[in-house]
Amino acid sequence: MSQPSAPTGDHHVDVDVVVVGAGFAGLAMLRELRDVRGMSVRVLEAGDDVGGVWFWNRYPGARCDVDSTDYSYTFSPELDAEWDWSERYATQPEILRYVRHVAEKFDLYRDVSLGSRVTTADWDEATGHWDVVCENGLTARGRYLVMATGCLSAVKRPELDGIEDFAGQVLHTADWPAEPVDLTGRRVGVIGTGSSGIQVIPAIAPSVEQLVVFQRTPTFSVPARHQVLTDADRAALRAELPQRRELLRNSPTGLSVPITRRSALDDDEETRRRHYEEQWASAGFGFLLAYNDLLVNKASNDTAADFIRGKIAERVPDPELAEKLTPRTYPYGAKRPCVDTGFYETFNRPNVTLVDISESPLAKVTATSLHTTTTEYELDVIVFATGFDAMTGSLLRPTITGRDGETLREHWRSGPLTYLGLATAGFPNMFIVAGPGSPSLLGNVMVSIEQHVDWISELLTRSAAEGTPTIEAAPDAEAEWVVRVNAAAAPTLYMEAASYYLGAEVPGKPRVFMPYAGGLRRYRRECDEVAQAGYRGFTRTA
Ligand code: N01
Repeated sequence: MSQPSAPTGDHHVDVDVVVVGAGFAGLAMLRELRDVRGMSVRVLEAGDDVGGVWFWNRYPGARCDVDSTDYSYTFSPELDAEWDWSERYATQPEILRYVRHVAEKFDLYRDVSLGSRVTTADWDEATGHWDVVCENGLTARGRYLVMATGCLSAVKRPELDGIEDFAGQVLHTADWPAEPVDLTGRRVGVIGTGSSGIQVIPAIAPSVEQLVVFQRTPTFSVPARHQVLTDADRAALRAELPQRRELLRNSPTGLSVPITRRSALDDDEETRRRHYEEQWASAGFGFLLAYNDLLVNKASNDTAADFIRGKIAERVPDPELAEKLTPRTYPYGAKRPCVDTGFYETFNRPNVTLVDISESPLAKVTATSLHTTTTEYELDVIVFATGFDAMTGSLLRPTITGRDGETLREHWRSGPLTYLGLATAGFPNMFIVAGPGSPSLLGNVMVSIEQHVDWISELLTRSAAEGTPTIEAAPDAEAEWVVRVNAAAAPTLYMEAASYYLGAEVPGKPRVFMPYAGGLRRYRRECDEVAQAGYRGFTRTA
């Protein structure tokens, strides 16, 4: 534990608001509620430091894939003025330094209990409070409970027969050891080629003796176009910061990418190719916004998907290998797209092998090897880059019990039910930051986080002033919002991939589209209208 924190252990705190999670969302909530709204707050954090996913995901090559300037807090001009990002996409250590800097600068550590993983939270109807219990014995009571536990934080470890017998090291990208892991000269197997896999694979390939990549579904990835920022770059970014922030706030994605009104089908083939080449050369994640209909029109999407497939063939000269790496079964962007630095090229190295486990699935692990149904691979290290139980995992792992003894797991047994993604009926005074039913994962999550923090804080402040501190989403408002979330997703190509947006990442998870696909701008408008209408859809009582 590198920073001072509120004492942990077997004791109790009584506050206005209990916040769960000290990542970007939890810390923003703490600062806003405590320093701006004057409430008492305790943040309960499972990790030994602040940072959330940026604390745990310490794997080699981990960095943000949204421009650092856009993946920053916007509440403090002083913070902006004193913090300089060193690279276009900050590395995990630099992001963690930033979060710690924020926690120190705004004196947040004193209200964070580290090493305190929440196991239960119970609504006490008689007193109108939440009682929260942590694994380490700490208990907390608050009028409000804010779950800031992240959409991609509940680590997914697929069951693999015999894994406990493996004599080598087993690692997960999202739970990477804090102490250095030396992979030099070792035989390493990586399972998974999502955003984490495509970062760790090129990062470790040059130093390991042998790298075997077990790929179930090929990935669409475009070059990140990563760059180290010079003083001149930073000066330019600083100068454009106000306009850039305005663009973020008003965009559907929270990205500072100019919005085009052009369909991919508006351009002839040559113009379209030129446009894609330009985007390919610089856009990174923004490639998905090269035209305005890539996520809603299959014919348009095909033009982008074909362009990327062509690039994979250029990047990987061996046609058989290139074909194995080429996604063909779902539209580009329907699963969360990746940006990479040298991912496909890594497979051209003599020490890297691609194993297509859609053809021959993983079968078992023995003391020395990982076996597919056809082949044995002798390994020293197995790295799971298999992602998360997305969106609902971190909310359902603790047992949260609301009104009448109903647990959140029971309430959400057919999929998450929320009003605006912020609250759920039967769970009074509980709020969720960047949860299911909000745009969160479908754009720059930092923009969602700040919007949620502001909106929830204003609701709590106004309810206190009006003498109605008990706030609950009405069941009909919740039901109507769920219909709206489904309706926003229905016409999109998101519905055509077995993605974590749809709950396909965990066997048995309800298959419902979880984030709100109507865009951040529209969502912000919806939330503002609800507030202006006296928080329509919420029951507020004394
Ligand atoms: O996880 P994923 P991730 N057997 O779910 C495979 C954010 N993020 O950690 O596609 C075999 O995307 C799975 O295969 P399939 C970002 O939002 C951001 O990579 O299910 N394979 C897939 O290939 C991202 O989207 C950053 O067939 C199995 C991979 O494992 C999200 O986190 C960096 C399997 C999982 O991919 C999650 O990314 C990293 C099994 N049982 C992450 N189960 C940046 O900002 C899963 N797989 C840069």
